[in-house]
Formats: sequence, structure tokens, C-alpha cells
Amino acid sequence: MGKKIFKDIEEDDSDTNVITKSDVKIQEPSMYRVLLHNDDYTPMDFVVDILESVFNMKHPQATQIMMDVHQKGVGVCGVYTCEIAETKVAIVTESARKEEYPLKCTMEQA
Ligand code: TYC
Repeated sequence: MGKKIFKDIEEDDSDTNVITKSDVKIQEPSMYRVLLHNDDYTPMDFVVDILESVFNMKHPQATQIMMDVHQKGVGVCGVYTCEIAETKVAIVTESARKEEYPLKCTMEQA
């Protein structure tokens, strides 16, 4: 998990090992979709507020995504690195539980 850097050490005839810039390969971090799930009890306005405050959406997009989830059952709020996705899932879940709403937020590898 996270960033892995592989360095190939080039041997040459001299006494030193040289790492050239082109030998440093960076593996891109895995990305995760954060999903919101529909339920019958969480108010629509609360879901729109979450999409605006946690996922930085403007009101029209937040309303669209909320309605999508309401009608289809599940929808993507955004795609993030693992730690950021985990944090957003935790913030959404804690905010909902504080209000005693059953809103479910999960993540899956993209
Ligand atoms: N279905 C909810 C209602 O009618 C609204 C809702 C939308 C709930 C999206 C959760 O992820 C959700 N109040």
C-alpha cells in the first residue's frame, strides 16, 4: 500500500555505484472509489450536505449524485488514494451516526 520506489543500481567499472534518474521507477498508488448507498431513512438534504462538505461538490452536482443513489441504490462520490478514501468514509459514517442516520459509505479498489 502507498508509494513504492524501485531503484536499479547500475554497476560500472569504477568503484562507485551510480543511480541514474531514468532507473528510478515510481509505482502509482492504488486508487479507491468511495461509494454511497441508498437507505430509506437518511434525509436527502443530509446526503446533499455530505456531498458538498466532504466531497467538495457544488449544490447541483451534489443533488444529482444524491438522486442517482436514491434511484439506483449506489453511487460513486469520488476516487482517492487509500488513506484519503478511508478518512472520507470515516467522516461520512461518524457524521451520519451522530444524527442517528443509517447512511452507508464504503470504498472499493478502482
Ligand atoms: N432514500 C433517501 C430518502 O428518500 C435519500 C438517500 C439518498 C439516502 C442517498 C441515502 O445515500 C443516500 N430520504
